[in-house]
Amino acid sequence: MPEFSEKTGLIVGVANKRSIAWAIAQATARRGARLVLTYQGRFEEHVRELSEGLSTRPLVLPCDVASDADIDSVFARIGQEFGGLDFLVHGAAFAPREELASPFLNTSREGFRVALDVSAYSFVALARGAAPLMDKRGGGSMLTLTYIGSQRVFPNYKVMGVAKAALESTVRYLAADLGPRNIRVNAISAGPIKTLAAAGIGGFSRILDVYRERAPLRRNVEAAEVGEAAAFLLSDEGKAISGEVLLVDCGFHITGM
Ligand code: NAD
Ligand code: 0WE
Repeated sequence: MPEFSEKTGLIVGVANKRSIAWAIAQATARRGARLVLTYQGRFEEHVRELSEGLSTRPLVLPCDVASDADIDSVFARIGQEFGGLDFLVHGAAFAPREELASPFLNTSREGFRVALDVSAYSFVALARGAAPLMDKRGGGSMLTLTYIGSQRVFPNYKVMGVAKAALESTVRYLAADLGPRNIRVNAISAGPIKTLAAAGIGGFSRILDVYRERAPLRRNVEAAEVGEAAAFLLSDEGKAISGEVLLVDCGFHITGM
């Protein structure tokens, strides 16, 4: 099963043990991947502690995805240490709290800018840094995490829905640019999972209840299951899939009423 032996991956978006990015780190590390994990300032302790539990010690670096300088230094370091890169996972998302608390109509210019910068543009910036390192390996696979609030209206998702729509479109334009270099670009659209980001959403347990009732599988998806699907798309098993948004939501998205 070591489909990731000889592969190096960069994973952006681990905050704590509940993070979907951490589930992807575990799923790929278990299959033999060597990892680079980045953290947003305040999560350094958590991420360093978690990283000690992986079979191969990852390289752990700071990266605020809103900073071009941080992104540049991450790729400079990966170039020095590994001379290439096989996969990239983008799991960063943020909208200012007040934007999620007030009606969408009242979204501020600055709130909109921040949400799209952190949650969508950052994937373009990371892809641009990763691509030359993937060229050194003859290709690669990039993956981001999205939510179906990009396509349909969910109460309280608001400007994050707009940011995820931009992110999903970004996946397609990046896939078109990078395909000729044998670099694939995909997204997983996960069902709701109780992570730190979700804990900041009012009424999240109600959302989990609705999904559990309505999803064909009559349950919610687990982070580890997103990790397995991610490992598939990141590995050579997914090597003919690019520009795709794969729903990993226990079938919820097919339901009408
Ligand atoms: P999480 O809170 O564990 O992860 C969000 C991450 O974004 C954190 O690690 C945080 O540090 C990072 N981040 C925010 N701003 C950043 C910045 N400026 N620079 C660097 N990192 C920054 O929560 P999660 O649920 O694991 O979220 C991961 C991804 O999965 C997000 O894109 C989220 O939208 C997506 N997603 C989550 C769910 C869910 O229900 N939890 C469902 C579908 C998609
Ligand atoms: O992308 C998300 C949430 C991301 C998020 C969360 C916060 C809370 C704290 C972005 N910015 C902030 N800003 C904060 O200040 N998800 C996919 C989780 C989520 O949020 C929902 C969902 C789901 C699922 C909101 C409504 C309905 C479903």
